[in-house]
Amino acid sequence: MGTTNSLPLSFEDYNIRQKKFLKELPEKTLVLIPTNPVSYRSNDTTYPYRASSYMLYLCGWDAPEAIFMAYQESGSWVTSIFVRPRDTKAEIWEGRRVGVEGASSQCPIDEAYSLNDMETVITEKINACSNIYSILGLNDSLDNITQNSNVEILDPRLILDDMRVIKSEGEIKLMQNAASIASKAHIEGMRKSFSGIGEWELQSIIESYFTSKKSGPSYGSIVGGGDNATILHYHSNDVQVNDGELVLVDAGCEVSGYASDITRTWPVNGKFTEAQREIYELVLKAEIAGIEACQAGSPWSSMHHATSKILAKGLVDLGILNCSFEEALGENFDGKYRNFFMHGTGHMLGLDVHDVGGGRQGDKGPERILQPGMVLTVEPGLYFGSWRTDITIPERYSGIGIRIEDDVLITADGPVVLTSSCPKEISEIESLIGKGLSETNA
Ligand SMILES: [Mn+2]
Repeated sequence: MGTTNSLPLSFEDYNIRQKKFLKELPEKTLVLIPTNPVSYRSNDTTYPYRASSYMLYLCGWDAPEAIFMAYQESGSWVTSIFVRPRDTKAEIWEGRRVGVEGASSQCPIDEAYSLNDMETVITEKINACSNIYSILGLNDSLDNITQNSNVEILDPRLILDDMRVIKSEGEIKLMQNAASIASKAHIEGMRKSFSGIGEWELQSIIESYFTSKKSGPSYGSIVGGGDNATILHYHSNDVQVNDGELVLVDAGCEVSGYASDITRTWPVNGKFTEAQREIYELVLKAEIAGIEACQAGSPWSSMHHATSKILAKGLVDLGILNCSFEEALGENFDGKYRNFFMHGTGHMLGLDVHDVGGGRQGDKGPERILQPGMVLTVEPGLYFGSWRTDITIPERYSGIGIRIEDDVLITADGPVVLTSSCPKEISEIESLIGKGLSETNA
């Protein structure tokens, strides 16, 4: 019927999180966490709906308009959710709803309410509380009620972000699944590449593989041939990739809200040129060192320091930077190598592709120390856009952009690469390109 909302994790998983979160809150707190609003693309037409990651994290509820609520009653916490009630007329257009009754049984909460009763119920709870933890800016009706109440509104995200940084076993399974699907999609892209392929055609090959696995992109796929690979957030994907050019593909998918994020770069004709090979081997060496630096107990910045040292040295050795290694690297990792490697080495990965709780705890907190259960990306790159006017790009490397990105789980026994099934050695890649359709059930 399409009305069952089967959750990706067990009730127990959600209940553990809720308890852990609520334990951090002061007495007489009311928690009100709204989900994402529906966004319009054009008249009457909405973007595909995606619930907020906080809602998915706390109770897995993926339908629009919901509000997660928790309050204290005789010293213990009660968890609830407000959902859209059954409404045949609306359901004819928008799809079936499970309603309040369905939410009571299918959502890991103590009680469910209809959104029609929201104002009455929430006003009553506010009268009995001393502070509110809510996320503002997502639900105007809710914001009106809380902001007119004269009760202090605090942000629950600082607590939730710290929790979301460490993934449970169930979450890691979903993320491994997302990583494996995206790895296979990149292999499909390599197999079907040829000189003259359109960036849009490669995008379609990769995204249709996601769809075939009941998944979809976790962000707008980047498919950049030649110079387009040197635009970090290139999205138009509307140019042909010529013989002799590389294509950079940054594409990941989502499984039950959890993202993967992979980048591979390959020559569409199946053979790296000497110059492409020199840069590729350098980026690969940096990427492997970055992964090796992902050790529990190490500070967040250690992977960036590891990749930066190798890239700076390589740029000097190749004669691209005419200066000492020290000058190339810079005292604070801000030397001349940043002309060609402008972004960070990685980010947290989870329900958000750039997941919460990155390099620091909070906005200004201490640097985060890597711990088992964290999942992050390692993605160094080098970019030599021929269009650059700020620096001189050596002719030999002009138009080359290369990034290699894997998803890495921190464990007590060292880093585990969730995307290890996606090839990145030159010989492996060259042997795949242009080999055509693989067995879809492989
Ligand atoms: Mn990334």
